[in-house]
Amino acid sequence: MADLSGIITPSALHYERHHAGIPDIDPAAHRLLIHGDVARPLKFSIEDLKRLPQTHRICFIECSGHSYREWEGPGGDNVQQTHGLTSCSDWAGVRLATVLSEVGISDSASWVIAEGADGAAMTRSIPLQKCLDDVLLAYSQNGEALRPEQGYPLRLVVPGYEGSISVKWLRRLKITDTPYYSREETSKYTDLMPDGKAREFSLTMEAKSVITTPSASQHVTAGQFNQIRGLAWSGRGKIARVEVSTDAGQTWQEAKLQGPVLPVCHTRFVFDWRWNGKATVIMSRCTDDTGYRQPTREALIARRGARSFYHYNAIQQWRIEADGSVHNV
Ligand SMILES: Nc1nc2c(c(=O)[nH]1)N[C@H]1C(S)=C(S)[C@@H](COP(=O)(O)O)O[C@H]1N2
Ligand SMILES: [Mo]
Repeated sequence: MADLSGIITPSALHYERHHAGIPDIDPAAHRLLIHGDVARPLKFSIEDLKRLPQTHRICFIECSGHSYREWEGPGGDNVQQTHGLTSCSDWAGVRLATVLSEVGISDSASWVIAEGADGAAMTRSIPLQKCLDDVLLAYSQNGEALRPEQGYPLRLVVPGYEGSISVKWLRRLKITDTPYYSREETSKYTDLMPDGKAREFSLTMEAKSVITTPSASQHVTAGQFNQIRGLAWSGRGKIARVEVSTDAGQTWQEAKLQGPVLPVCHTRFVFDWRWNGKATVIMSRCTDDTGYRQPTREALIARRGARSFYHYNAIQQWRIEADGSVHNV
């Protein structure tokens, strides 16, 4: 994370999250079954899908467990540990809407249940409207075939939603009029709120940013030019602005967005700086084009309580000591 530039994560460095390991799938034998509330249930081979109109989309995938250790206070020793569970790729494949038009969805349908072919048979319910809007059946990542770790030969890419819904090794889509309430949307991937109730289907990833340079475990040289760099992103749309504070949040200054600034993508920001050698705390906060601004840790906990696990998106603070060492605070 700290060593990357630009907004694309090299495929080999895309984060990996799998609930039951990486299955070894023969692409020639693999099929995607679409059934349920449809006029014509159909099976597609990978070759079938590759014949259909191809489209591509650059977007991030972020695990909703991203930064979970920070709920309890400063957890990770470096930015890879605190913010390593998001990656941004150029995904290619066929729009799910294109394939769904082939099966004839019944008027009563409102959900799509996606199932993976791994040992976990990862199962998630996705609102049908989202599937028709911008969900991708992806077979390619950054110009090459998907990596086995990323779901080869076929995965869903659900832009802006929590990572676990982008089901990898996709083998089945069932069209229904109700969500499935699988393990991954009841016992897991719900948010315990201050009133003791669990928030479910909190699917959209809210705006978040982090300074990657300088960040914890790095070293800053006093009296020298030191460009501050980082990433910002939002599941709701484009990043509108990023502000940086180099005085522990007393004052904020506008960072420059390096571009391209694309919706639901990592956005690189830079801020020219010279460190005066005095101990301080640096941080970034972003605002997306819906006007939503990344909260402070205090504001997030006031709204969500302290017993959550998923969807931590508070401002990340790095303390620079007088000796130039950087720490998570
Ligand atoms: N079939 C299947 N799909 C899955 C998972 C899984 O374990 N099995 N993990 C999910 C989770 S929790 C996340 S965060 C993303 C991670 O995608 P990546 O490993 O390509 O980064 O895939 C999701 N899709
Ligand atoms: Mo995840």
